[in-house]
Amino acid sequence: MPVEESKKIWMNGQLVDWWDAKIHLLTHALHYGTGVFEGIRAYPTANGPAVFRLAEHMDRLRNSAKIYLIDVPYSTEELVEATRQMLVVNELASGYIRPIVYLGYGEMGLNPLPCKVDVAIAAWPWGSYLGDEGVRNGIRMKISSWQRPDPNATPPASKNTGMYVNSAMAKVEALKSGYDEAIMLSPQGYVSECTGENIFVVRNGVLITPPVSAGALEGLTRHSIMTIAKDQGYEVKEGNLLRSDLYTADEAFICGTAAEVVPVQSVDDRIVGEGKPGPITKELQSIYFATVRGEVDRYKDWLFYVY
Ligand code: PPE
Repeated sequence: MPVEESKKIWMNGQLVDWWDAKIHLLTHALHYGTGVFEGIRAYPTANGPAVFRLAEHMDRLRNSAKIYLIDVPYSTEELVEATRQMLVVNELASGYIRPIVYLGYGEMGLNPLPCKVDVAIAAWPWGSYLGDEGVRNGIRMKISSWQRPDPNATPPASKNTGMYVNSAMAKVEALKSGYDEAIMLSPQGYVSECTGENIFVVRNGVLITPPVSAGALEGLTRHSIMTIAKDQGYEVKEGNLLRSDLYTADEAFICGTAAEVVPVQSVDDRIVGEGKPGPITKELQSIYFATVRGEVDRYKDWLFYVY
């Protein structure tokens, strides 16, 4: 999806002009994938723009870095404040926020320990990642021939830039085969997650999502949906799913910050349920959209108001 230019980007403590936010060709992360990132959304609310679960995203960013022994030179509080300042100067009413911690210029070679750690936070207006039509009517999915990395190869718990070549391979395969998005299996053959989203199925009124041990990211949207579903009185389980469990589910949906909540129409050409957004999917989707816009009092602590 094209990037829509905004005004300033926060880089190592400075707000720099959009087109001056440059890095050197010999930036370590460009060559070796030694960076970690987050995806966060800000939504319009009755009290101005609010960022959804901002501090938790920054905590996860710091944990992603920790897994790679990268020391982030800013606390979560400092990253939250940097994000606030960056959103204020950009005058964004809503948008997508992309913090990135990456090993910078000065060292080459595979020992990353002496490298300089750079931190940047950008934001721009971004619509529905999988399209408004997908959010409304659902998407067609395909199990990828590319599997999710083994946790002892590239830990999926870290949102590491380099690891996303795996997601990109799966995405391209799905698109070139005429589907909207891919589902990846773990090395053990269980359903893991999608290229940038977690997945849920509904069976007999119970929600099931793959555990982190199947390579699923501990998604904040996943957590929000699990909380909302439990509060609505549904049973929610983390459990291993086989691909055939997707084919025979009553409902399925995927969720993530960029994608939000998207119903699944079919998997590998097997129609899921009625082939249109199911009642529980629609219920959770509409509560999620109201929550991020600050319309649900119960979840107001999940919002960080910019002003
Ligand atoms: N799994 C993966 C692999 C993933 O990248 C994301 C977020 C999720 C699950 C959902 O996590 P959460 O956003 O906390 O609910 N993917 C981010 C980047 C997407 C991209 O394509 O770039 C996002 O949604 O912002």
